[in-house]
Amino acid sequence: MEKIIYIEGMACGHCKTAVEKALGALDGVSKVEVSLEEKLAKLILDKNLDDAILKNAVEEAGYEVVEIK
Ligand SMILES: [Cu+2]
Repeated sequence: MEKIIYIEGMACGHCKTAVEKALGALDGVSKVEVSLEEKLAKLILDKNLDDAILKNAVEEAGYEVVEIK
């Protein structure tokens, strides 16, 4: 399944990498693609992950989750 996380606070390539690493490290995430321009992360999940887990991973990396779809 796919999810899109809308994220505030990413400003550069370093931020992009930090979010990709944080999300990619989660069990169940098979692919992460972060777009700085669109301020979002597109995820491909191989199992259903709770939105709270995704939100927490982004926030621990230092960024704000606006919405998860
Ligand atoms: Cu940055």
